[in-house]
Amino acid sequence: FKTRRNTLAAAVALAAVALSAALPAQAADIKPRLIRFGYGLAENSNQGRAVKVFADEVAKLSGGKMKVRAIGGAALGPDTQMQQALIGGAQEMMVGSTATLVGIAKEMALWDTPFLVNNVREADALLDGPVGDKVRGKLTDKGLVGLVYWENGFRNLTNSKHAVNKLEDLDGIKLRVMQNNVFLDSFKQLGANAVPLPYSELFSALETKAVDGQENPYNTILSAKFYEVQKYLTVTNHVYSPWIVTVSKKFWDGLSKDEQAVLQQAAVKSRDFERKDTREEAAKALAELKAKGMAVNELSPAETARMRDKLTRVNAGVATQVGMDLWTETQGQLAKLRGG
Ligand code: TK8
Repeated sequence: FKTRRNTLAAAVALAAVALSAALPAQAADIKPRLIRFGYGLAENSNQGRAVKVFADEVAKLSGGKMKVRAIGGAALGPDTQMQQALIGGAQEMMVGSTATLVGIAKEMALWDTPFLVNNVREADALLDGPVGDKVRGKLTDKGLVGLVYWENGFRNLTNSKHAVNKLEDLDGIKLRVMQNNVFLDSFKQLGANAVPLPYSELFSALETKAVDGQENPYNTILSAKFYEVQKYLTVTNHVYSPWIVTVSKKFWDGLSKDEQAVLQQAAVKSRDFERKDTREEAAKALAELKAKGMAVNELSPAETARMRDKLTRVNAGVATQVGMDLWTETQGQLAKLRGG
C-alpha cells in the first residue's frame, strides 16, 4: 500500500512538471539558484561532458538564473558520501552509479544482475520504461529524487597480472569491486579475491598494487587512464551499469514547478546526449586501449557460459532482494523486447 502511494505521488509530480514546461524563462516562476553537482569521473570523460551539457541547458532554460556548479573527480567525496550530502540538503545534485545506492533503495540491485540485458536497446527500454521508473521512484522516500538514467555501460575486466582466458585465471586476483553486495558476491563466485572500494580510491589502489584489477566500461578504462597501470583487458561484458542523476529531495521540494521542470528537461537532454556520446566513444575505445599498449582478449562463448552458470545463484539472490514482483515484471518486459 505504502509503495503504491509513493509511486503514484512520483508519477503525479512528474506529470505536473511536464505540464508547465512550455513557459518561457522570463514568464516562469524561477529564482536565482545555485546547484552544486558532484560526480566521480574526470572532467574529460563521458560523465564530465554530459554534466556540462546539463549545466548549459539549465542556464539556457532558466534564462541564466539557475546555475549549476559542476564538481568532478570525486572532489565532493565518493558516491556514498555525496548521497548523504544530498539527503541532508548540504549538496543539491550528483550523478553516480546505481550500484552504490543499494543501501538506500534495495531495488537498485536489479541493475547489478549479471548479464541482465544483451544490448543497449534492451537497457534503454528497461531503464526508461515502467521498471526503471519504479526503481527510480524508490528513492523518493529516502530523500532523493532520481531524474534520469545515464549510460555507464557494459563492464569489462582489467588486471595487471595475466590474461584472463578462463574462469580459473581469476583465482588469486585481487579485484576491486564497487561497494555493492551483488558485485562482491558475483566475483567471489567467479573465484576472484573481491575487495570493495570506492571509485575515488581506485586508480591509486591499482597503481600501488593494493589491488590487481578492476572492472569498468571501456570509456572509463580510457578516461581514467587505467591503461597506465593495467596491462590485460578481458572483454567480458558481464553486466550493463547505469548511472543515475539525483537531486536532494530537500532542495527539490523547495523549488517551484517551473524550476523543477527546468531540471527535468535538462536531465532528459543530458541523458540523450550522454548515451550517444558514450556509445560513440565506446565504439572507438578498444582500438585506442590497444594502441596504448593493453593486451586485449575476448572470453570465449564456452567460458562466458561457464561464467553465467556460476552466477545463477547470484541472480536468485537479486530476485529475492528486489522482490519477486519486480523481478517477474523485468523478465516479462525483456521477453517482450526479445520478441518472446
Ligand atoms: C564513478 C563510478 C564508476 C563506477 C565504479 O563515480 O565505481 O566503478 O563504474 O562509474 O560510479
